[in-house]
Amino acid sequence: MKKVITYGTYDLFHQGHYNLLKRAKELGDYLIVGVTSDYFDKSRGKFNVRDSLMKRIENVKSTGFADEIIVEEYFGQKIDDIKKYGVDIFTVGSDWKGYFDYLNEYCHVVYLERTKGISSTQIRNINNLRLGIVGNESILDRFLDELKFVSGVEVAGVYAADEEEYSEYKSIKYKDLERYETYEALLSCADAVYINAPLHERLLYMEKAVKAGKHVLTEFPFCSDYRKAKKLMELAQKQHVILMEGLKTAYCPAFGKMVSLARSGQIGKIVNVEANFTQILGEGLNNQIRIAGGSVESLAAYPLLAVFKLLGTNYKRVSFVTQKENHIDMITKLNFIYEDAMAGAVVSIHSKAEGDLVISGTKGYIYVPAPWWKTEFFEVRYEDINKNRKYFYKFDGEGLRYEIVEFLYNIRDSRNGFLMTEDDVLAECKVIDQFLSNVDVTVLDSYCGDI
Ligand code: C2G
Repeated sequence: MKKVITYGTYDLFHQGHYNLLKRAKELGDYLIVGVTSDYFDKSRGKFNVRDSLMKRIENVKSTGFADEIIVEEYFGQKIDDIKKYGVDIFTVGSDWKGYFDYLNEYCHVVYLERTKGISSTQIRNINNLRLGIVGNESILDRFLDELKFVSGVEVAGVYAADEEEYSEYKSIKYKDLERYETYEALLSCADAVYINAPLHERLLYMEKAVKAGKHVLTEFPFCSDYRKAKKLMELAQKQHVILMEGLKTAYCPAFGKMVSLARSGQIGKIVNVEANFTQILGEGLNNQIRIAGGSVESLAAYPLLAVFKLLGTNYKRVSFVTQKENHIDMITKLNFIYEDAMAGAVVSIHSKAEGDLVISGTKGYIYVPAPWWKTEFFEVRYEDINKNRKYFYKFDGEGLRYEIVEFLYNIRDSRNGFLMTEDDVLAECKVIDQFLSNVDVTVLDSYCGDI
């Protein structure tokens, strides 16, 4: 019996896929089809696959050509599969010509002519999400770079209130975008907006977009006014639009895995979480203060995410110790008390500490080295070091592509907040609001910094 194997994502199943599978089957007697897992696709740079793995498998199955369907999960699996299943022929479309020649060592490699004029990317791009950009801050350059890795979305144009005030800290790529004179004009030709304007302007932009029925992806922190944030979320629900905070860590693969592992009891009961995020911004300090404010507004969203994901949002008390310069907090320590656990975080825009994350449990602890907010690696450690385990994951580029993909998935599935829930976002707003309202805040008598 001649065994044939072929692999693919088979997203938005189309005629090209059908033809390939038909001809693959004709090459032998028994066809094995490997369908890529979501994680494998992401790790090979294929973001924004629209169909779920189950749906993609179902589509392959319904052609009737596959005698067996397997899931492809890692680089190098093809060699393992060929040996495991005793495969005679490996085949794939001619767009991969030459790429899989190394498999000739294990079986016969056949490149089948690709069907012209059709592809999943092409189908995805027919219904591109038109994304309006609001604001012209330096993050925009990174955002636009990362957007290139995600299919199914295109930039509709940009609106920035202070167009005249062009400073060196703003986006360089902004000038290449189509500019709109008014926010309303931008909204009228966009399906969704990405807001990177300064924090104090964001709420109004979000509100207008939601009222106009447009989805919103906003830079972090979501909002510094808890009451207004809650109202806005209620409005978004009524309007059936997605309102999402662009906090990259929440959407990157390793962070989610690390949280699940910590919560699964591998280190026992979590009793303490310590997360820091500090920066010495130097010349960029005043610009950061203009965009967001002090250390809590600028950075606390990250450690708050870790604390809430690991311990939940039902804390009993949060208090702050802070050092201020001209009413701006340069460094702040946050202390959380839970019923049965505690957490601490140091955030600073003008001093430096180790930016790691330590999750202590009754059986061991998890150590995530700096920069933990771009988690690629973490280690589970025990009293008996022989039991220690290291975990590695891929973190692509600046990580913003993960949040863009999540935004598209949320829109596609009409789900508000999966990896970062409304509860997480509101809890973040509440903490920032409390700090700015000076509740449970101890301010050190004098600032001893150098500015
Ligand atoms: N295909 C085709 N004609 C098209 C489009 C795709 O013949 N117009 C073929 C591809 O060459 C591939 C299969 O259909 O053999 C599945 O295509 P994709 O879903 O795009 O999968 P791909 O990213 O090519 O993955 O490990 C995965 C494999 O390397 C292939």
